[in-house]
Amino acid sequence: MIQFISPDDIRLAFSEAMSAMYREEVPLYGDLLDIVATVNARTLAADPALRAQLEAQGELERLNAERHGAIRVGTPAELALMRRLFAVMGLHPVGYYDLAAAGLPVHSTAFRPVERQALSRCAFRIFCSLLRLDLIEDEALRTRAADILAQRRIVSDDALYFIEKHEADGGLSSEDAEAFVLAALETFRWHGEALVDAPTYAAFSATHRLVADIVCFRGPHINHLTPRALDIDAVQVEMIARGIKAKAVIEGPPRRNVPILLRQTSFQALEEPILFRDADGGTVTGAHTARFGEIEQRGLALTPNGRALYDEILAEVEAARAEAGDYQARLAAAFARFPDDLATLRAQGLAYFSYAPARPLAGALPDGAADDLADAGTLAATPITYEDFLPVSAAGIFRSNLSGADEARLSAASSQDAFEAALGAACLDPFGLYLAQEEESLEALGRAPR
Ligand code: OOG
Ligand code: NI
Repeated sequence: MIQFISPDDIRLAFSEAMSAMYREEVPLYGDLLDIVATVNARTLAADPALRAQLEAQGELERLNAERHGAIRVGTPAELALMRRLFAVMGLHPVGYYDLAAAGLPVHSTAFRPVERQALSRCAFRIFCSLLRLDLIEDEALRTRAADILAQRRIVSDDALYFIEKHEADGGLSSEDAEAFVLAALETFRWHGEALVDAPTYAAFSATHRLVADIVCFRGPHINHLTPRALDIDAVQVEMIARGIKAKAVIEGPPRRNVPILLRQTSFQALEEPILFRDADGGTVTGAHTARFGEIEQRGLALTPNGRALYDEILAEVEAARAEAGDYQARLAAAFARFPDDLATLRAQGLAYFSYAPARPLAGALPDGAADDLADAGTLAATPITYEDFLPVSAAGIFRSNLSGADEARLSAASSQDAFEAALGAACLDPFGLYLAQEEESLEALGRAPR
C-alpha cells in the first residue's frame, strides 16, 4: 500500500518554497522579514507571558513564517484549477469577499486550512481573487481580455498530473509531493515579459490597473506574502524608520488590550521593468507595479453580533477617512465602545471561545453552564483566533498597491452564486467553522454555553 504524505506537510513545503522564491524575486520583502523577526524577538523578550503562551501552543518554532499570500486569476476555469491545486495541500475555500463595493473589479475567497491541527502545523493560506470581466465596460476591451485569457495555461502538465493523481488516489507519496511542489510553484512565478504590447497594456490599465495586472501576464504571479507580527505598530514604525514606503494606515481595528480580528499593513508595490511585445516580434521596455510585502496581526474571532458591531463602528470611521486629522486616533476613539476585556467579550457573546477544565479535575465537572464555570475559574475559556480576512481591509491593501487606481464604486451586485459556480464548490462559512470549534469543546464537557 502507498504511504501518503499529509497535505499539511505538502503545504509547509510549498509555503517554504514560495517564501524562498519571493525573497529572491523581491529583495525588499527579505528586509521586511528581517524587521519582523527583530521586532518579534524584542516583543517576546519584553513579554515573558506571551512567550510562554506561544511556546505552550507550539507556535514559537514557526513564529516568523508566512501566514498568507495572494494571487489574482482571470477566468472561472482558472479559479476552479486553483481550487483543485490548493486542495492537494489541504487548503479549502472559506468565505466570500465582494470587492466591487470598494471599486475593485474582483471577488475573492481564501483558500485555507480548516482544522485546528492543520492550522497549527502550517497556517499558510492564499487570498485568491477572480477578475469580474463583466465589470469592464468597454466591450472591445472585454472581448480582448477574454481572448487573451482563453489562450494562457497557468498550470503545467506536470502539476496537473499530480493534481489528478491526488484526486484519483486520495493523496500523494512524499516523492510525488516533492515533484508537485516544484511544479505548482511555477504557476506563481513572476514573468517580466508581458503577453501583450504596450498600448494594449495601457488600455487595460486605463480601465483598471487590476485588469492589466491580471490579463497582461502569463499567470497569477504571487503578489505578496505576509508574515505574522506580534506588534504590528512597531513593525510599521520600523519600516518607516528604514525608509521603506509603508502604507499610510494600518487596516482593521485599532491597537487594543484584547486584539480582535485582523490588523494589516504593507510596503507599497515596487515598480518593475517589463518587456512588452512590439509589432515586429521584438520587445520594448516599460514598467508595472504589482508586488509588495505585507504583515498581519491576528486577534479574536468575533461572533455575528461582534462582527456587526465591528462593521458598524468601522463604517462610521470610514465615512470620514478622507477628512483631515489623525485616522488612527479617530479609529481608536470610535472603538472605545467595543468591549476590550475577555470577560465582557464572552459575557456579551461578541467573540468565540473554546472551553476546557482550567486544571485537572479531581472528580466530575461541577454543575452549571460553561460561562458560569469559566467565571468561577473552573473552566478556562480560550479565545479562538480569527483565521479569515476582512473586505474593507482587503480593499485598502489592494488600493494602496495599485498606484493611481480610482476609488469609483462599481455598481455591481454581489455575486457569490456566480463565484461559487466558477469555483465549482461552495465557499465555507467562516462563522460556522468558529462556532463548530466552540461547540465541540462544549460537547466534550457536556455543557451548554449559558
Ligand atoms: C489581495 C489583497 C487582499 C489581504 O490580506 O487582505 C489581501 C491582493 O492584492 O491581491 O491580501
Ligand atoms: Ni494580504
